[in-house]
Amino acid sequence: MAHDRQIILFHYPFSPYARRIIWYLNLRNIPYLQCIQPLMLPRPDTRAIGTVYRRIPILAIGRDIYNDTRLILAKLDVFFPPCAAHPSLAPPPAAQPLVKLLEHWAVDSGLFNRAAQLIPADLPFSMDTKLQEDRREFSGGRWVSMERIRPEALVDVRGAFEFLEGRLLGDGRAWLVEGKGPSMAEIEGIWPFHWLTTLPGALPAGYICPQTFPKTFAWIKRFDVAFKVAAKKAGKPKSLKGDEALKQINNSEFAEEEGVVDTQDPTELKKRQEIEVWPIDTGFSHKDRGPLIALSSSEIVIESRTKDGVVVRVHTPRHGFRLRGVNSASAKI
Ligand SMILES: N[C@@H](CCC(=O)N[C@@H](CS)C(=O)NCC(=O)O)C(=O)O
Repeated sequence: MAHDRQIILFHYPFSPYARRIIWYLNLRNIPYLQCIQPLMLPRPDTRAIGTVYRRIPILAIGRDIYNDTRLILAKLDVFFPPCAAHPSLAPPPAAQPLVKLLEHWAVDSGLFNRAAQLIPADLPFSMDTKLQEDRREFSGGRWVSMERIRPEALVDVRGAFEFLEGRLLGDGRAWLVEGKGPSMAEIEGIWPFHWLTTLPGALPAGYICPQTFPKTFAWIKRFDVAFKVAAKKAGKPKSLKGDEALKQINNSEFAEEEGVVDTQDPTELKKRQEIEVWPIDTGFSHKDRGPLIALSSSEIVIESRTKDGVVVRVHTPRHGFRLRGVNSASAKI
């Protein structure tokens, strides 16, 4: 893979998922540009670069567009192998399964959804009816009354704090994987907890607070300090307007070689067959469509075009996404 492509991160600062990428880029001293997006649809900037995927963040490297933080992190690992300029965040091999399990815990087990249910009902964010409508569309109507669900969510989140305090950090270690600083284990595991501590009123004093979970709160603070040191060193990323980001992508090369379609894939989809691809859990009514370029057990790649007709490739992870052949009776899910 090429290393010299410019990275553009499309995100908004409130997004805890986007913070995963911002932390990673800063801790590894990887330069990037950002294109700040509105908190809700429409997002003409991301449409213009060739994807209808509605979630945040999205990362462009050259003319390759990557959707979903899990794939973004995996790709950045490949594009930027550890070196003196870009220190590694990978823990020793024995701890790597823990990192994967932390990813599933935070994303797939529903932990983050529970954290999101603790967004205080009186924040401007929660009271904005347009935003409520937008998030109802995002979650397929599963956007429940926060007040009603809060006690249940609090208990679940407290259980997760207990697991950190008593188990993962129980022996008094500074980092989830012992070492000189934060590792991928923090990138995968800390973000729902860190995010909650930044939302005033989300965590009730006396129930989930530095007194009840001293190790966990100290860990979050330690991480924050490590990130701020790295961010200061890296300097503020330059912000691009949507049209500047589009122009930059239009004028780039592809960052990756064109991949192949696994001929043994159970979907039996073929190279350049027209397909649709969309996430299964949220934002599922926004389906990207185009010729299938590459397919493996970890990734789906389709061809798309920017608003100006320039060919780009849109990449999504396989896990958590669904794909379907268009106009093909034989295509299976
Ligand atoms: N699995 C996705 C989840 C991304 C996600 O849910 N992002 C939130 C923001 S934190 C989002 O897109 N919310 C709705 C929106 O902003 O349109 C990932 O890892 O990137």
